Amino acid sequence: MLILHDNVESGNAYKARLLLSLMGKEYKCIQYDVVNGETRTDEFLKKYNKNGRIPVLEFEDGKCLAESNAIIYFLSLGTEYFPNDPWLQAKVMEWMCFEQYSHEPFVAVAKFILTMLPENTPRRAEIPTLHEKGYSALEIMENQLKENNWLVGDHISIADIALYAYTHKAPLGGFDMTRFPAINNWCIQIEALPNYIKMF
Ligand SMILES: N[C@@H](CCC(=O)N[C@@H](CS)C(=O)NCC(=O)O)C(=O)O
Repeated sequence: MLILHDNVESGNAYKARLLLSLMGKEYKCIQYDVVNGETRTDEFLKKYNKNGRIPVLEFEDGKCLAESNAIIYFLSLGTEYFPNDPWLQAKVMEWMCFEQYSHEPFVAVAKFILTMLPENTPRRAEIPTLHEKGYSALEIMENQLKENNWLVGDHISIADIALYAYTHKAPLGGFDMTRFPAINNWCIQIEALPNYIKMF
């Protein structure tokens, strides 16, 4: 059986959990405490991911794949979650690169600081900058979703799954999502899918 090296609070890991569930695939989860270094042990670095991070998907033959977007890309090949058309495939990649460079480092990190670190952490000073950059990313998504049901083409894809993960938990990072009605409708659409699972 597939094994997901996981953390319940991680939106990156949730991308894989959500896609596996939508696809009706069975898998087992192993949880790691990411704040206290459980993904940085010699064993984890050697066996699962040299970069010391979850998620990692471990296959039946022992091969391991890290990086959430690489994991959902691999799982989606040949399914309805990855388009056949090469242009649309490239557009999916465009949104997934956007997620990693312009969205996750701000929207996810604000949630991490506000929910997983002690209240007196000096990292709270980062919040105004994270909000400024996170709101820019959310505005880009809002503009796309005002005119389209899905981020790419006329069907859900792994681009939607990659961006849904941290976007729907953005209020935990202090983001005011009432500013983004199109994003909220898109979230409702995803939450209505058969086999949808919640993050926590
Ligand atoms: N780019 C990676 C980011 C993975 C990542 O940041 N994982 C965090 C949890 S969300 C982690 O394992 N942190 C533990 C650490 O860095 O020690 C992905 O998309 O999978």
